[in-house]
Amino acid sequence: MSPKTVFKKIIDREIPADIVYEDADCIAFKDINPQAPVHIIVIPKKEIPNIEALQEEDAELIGRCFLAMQTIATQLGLSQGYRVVLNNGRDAGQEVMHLHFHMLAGRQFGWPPG
Ligand code: D5M
Repeated sequence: MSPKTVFKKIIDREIPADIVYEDADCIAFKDINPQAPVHIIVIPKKEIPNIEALQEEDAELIGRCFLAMQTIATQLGLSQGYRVVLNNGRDAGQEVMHLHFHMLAGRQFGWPPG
């Protein structure tokens, strides 16, 4: 067994996190190193390291993560919009090998991203 990722430890309540949303399939918490006034990490509870590890059976789960983001956006009043980012792999800067979405809000974002 590979060691637990930091996100799995948050799911298992082994380390603290500022959890803003949870349901049977997904959990969301404030990023420890925020890149915007609002920076939330949204993850499936199932341990999926990256996009390449996704299986057909995960399709609904990933859809549920987006529905979680919809709920979180309403809860946090993100009516001016927000950016959703998924860093997949080394060149994208993925640090935690547990598939996750960043929800960023509260400021203007540039394009293209850095
Ligand atoms: O981003 C991984 C993100 O995870 C990065 O923005 C920091 C965040 N992080 C790491 N550890 C924690 C804890 N313990 N709580 C909350 N947020 C955390 P990546 O897309 O992999 O580069």
